[in-house]
Amino acid sequence: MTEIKRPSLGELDLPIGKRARLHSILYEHGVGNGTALILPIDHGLEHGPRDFFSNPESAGPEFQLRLAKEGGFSAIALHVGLAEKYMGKYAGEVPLILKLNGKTSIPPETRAFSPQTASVEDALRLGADAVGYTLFVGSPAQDQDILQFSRIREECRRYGVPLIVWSYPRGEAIDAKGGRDSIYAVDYAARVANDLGADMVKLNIPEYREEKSKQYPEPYDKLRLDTEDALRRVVASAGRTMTLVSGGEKMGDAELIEKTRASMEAGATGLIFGRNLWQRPFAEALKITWKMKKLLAEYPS
Ligand code: FBP
Repeated sequence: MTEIKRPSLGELDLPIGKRARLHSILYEHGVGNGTALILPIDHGLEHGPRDFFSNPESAGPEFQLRLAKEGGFSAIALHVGLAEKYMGKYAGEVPLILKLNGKTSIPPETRAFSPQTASVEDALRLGADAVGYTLFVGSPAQDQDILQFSRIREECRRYGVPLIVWSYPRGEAIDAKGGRDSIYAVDYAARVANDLGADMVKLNIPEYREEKSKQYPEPYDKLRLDTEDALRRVVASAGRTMTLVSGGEKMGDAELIEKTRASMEAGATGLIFGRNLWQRPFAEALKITWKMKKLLAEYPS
């Protein structure tokens, strides 16, 4: 496949406010070479307290804030309640990405939609360097979602706040076409984020599964790509939107490092790994963070 060069901040021609805030995330924190290592902790709302059972200390978010600071992360992503109640003593030290919408996992995801939970004004008040928005691509509620997203996108433009989209294929139509992580669905989600005006897009690793490939719409049914080439494909579809690859459920160290390597080789700007870091004891989480950062250091832009 053709080599994809990832978009660098300098080339993106962004308005000055967005550029200044992204500079903080990409060059003043984290590895500081234009890559991003982001720690999300929106799981309490999205998945419920069960995600914290394996490491009770992580119910925090003090645990994650300390990890973000001591591990030197590019930013932490969380909802407004956590930001207001716990960010105080980390203000300015750990860049904040304020999630602006969210939902619980309690009802079935047949009509997935995350209502707005905070505003761009909240983000500015809290000193955030970016906002996060979850968009359910392909959901029967996507009309409502895209409208809600568009209003937030306009405000972000007005106030110079970078907009990071969690671009998630969801719903029955997506399931019927091979599932939320299929190369077809993730590639589409990457393209949607670029078309709708995201500055960064968070994507899951796309997969080609032989047993499901008959369900994939053409030409994806014949697109037998390995993980790295599938990632290249979606980074290409994200165009001038920087790509962040998400972590998913906890895996072993070697697998995590391989996921990091494949993402960066494919042209991702960085990683947004949550459970894989904070479901480890603090010292182990720090150790794997340093390994990941050593690898990210090899991909300057
Ligand atoms: P993880 O690394 O723990 O997967 O976190 C990334 C993330 O995008 C979180 O921000 C979000 O809460 C979660 O994944 C959503 O996961 P799911 O795919 O189960 O909805």
